[in-house]
Amino acid sequence: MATQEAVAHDRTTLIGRLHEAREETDALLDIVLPEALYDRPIPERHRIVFYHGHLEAFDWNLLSGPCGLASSEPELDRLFAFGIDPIDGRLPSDAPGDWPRPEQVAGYRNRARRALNEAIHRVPNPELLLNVAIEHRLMHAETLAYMFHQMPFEKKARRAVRRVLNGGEWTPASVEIPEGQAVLGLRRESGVFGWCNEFEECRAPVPAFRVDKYKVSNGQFLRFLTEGGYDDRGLWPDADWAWKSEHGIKHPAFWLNRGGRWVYRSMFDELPLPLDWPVYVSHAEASAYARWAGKRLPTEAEWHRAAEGPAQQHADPQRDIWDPSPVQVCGSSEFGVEGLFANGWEWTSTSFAPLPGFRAFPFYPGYSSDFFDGQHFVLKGGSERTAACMLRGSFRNWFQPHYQYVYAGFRCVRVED
Ligand code: AVJ
Ligand code: FE
Repeated sequence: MATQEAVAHDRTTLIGRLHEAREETDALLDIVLPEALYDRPIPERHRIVFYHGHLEAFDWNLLSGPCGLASSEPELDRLFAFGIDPIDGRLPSDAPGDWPRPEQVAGYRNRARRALNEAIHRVPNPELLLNVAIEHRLMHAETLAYMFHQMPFEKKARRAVRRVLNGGEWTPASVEIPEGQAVLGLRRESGVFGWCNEFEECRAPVPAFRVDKYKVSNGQFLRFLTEGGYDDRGLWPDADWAWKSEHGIKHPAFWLNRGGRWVYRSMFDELPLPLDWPVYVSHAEASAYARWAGKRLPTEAEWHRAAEGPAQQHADPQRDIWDPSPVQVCGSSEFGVEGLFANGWEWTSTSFAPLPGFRAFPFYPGYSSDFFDGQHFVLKGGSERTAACMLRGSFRNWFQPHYQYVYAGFRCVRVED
């Protein structure tokens, strides 16, 4: 049993982290110029204004009851409660006028924060509830970043940008991972915070396999594209997706064609396509590449095997980093597989499903369960915009296969013949 003093200390630390997370999302939301507040940069997601309300409504809906607070604005609590992709596959069709005005949203935010600040020292089970609030907010910090990434530069206030363009010589290589057991998930007794979908710990036998040492780069993907391999026919027979395409050429959402040349669309500027950066693509695009290369995507268990060694990447928050680094400059696992954490999520071929022993959080039953539908795939490892606390091996992200906007790439596994 933890002593009372230790619990109080944890609570203080967690409250401090919640304040930092608020500063982080406030700073991010500030990037968008006021005239773009009601824009919807990604058709599948809500308008930007929603997220201003959502981050506060989420904390309020989670913490107000346990803190003994009653709501004075239940309508706004509900309006801003859920911000995930529409589950039925259709796109949202709301109009800007359906949303409250900026002053109303700001008022809601300030009142919710003030009331929570005064009561948060008495929240029960702070370790669980405050970690949920912190990580939920920081997840949105990343999803907001990739959402703003798709906006025209003129609608954003510039921020400092630091980037690594050259990583030195490298040649594509692969690594043989011997047969062994993958360890997925967390033990409930470990005391480590994890989301509902990270439990229970389980072991899976994984036959030997050969995996790419580095993630697939923009340069490699460019070859695939110019050699006409960009063909997703047959991979997703029912799909009718709006691929990004210019001059009839499908391309990653992070690329733009300028007078016949591909350029990279970063957060605040364009630059010549950095050939050594990992390519950021959808699961469908990644699968099409893998098929063209005569390979396949790794399973979630294979990713865990490849990643053995560092359980968690210790990265300092570097908030002026808006781009990935070259594929060859990141840390390696015990087996010598490079860049498994914090340089782009990695698509796996595993569809998002509960680990054995899964139990939904009673206070947030739909967080994972709403997406155990066979329409979402697991991503691992985290991107350059993922908060340090979520760069843990057990963290599981998920998106639909056609979703092109995430800071997500892939590596391939050799198909045995
Ligand atoms: C885990 C990143 C897929 O943003 O759709 C945020 C996280 N869930 N609010 C998402 C989430 C509810 C979720 N992902
Ligand atoms: Fe959310």
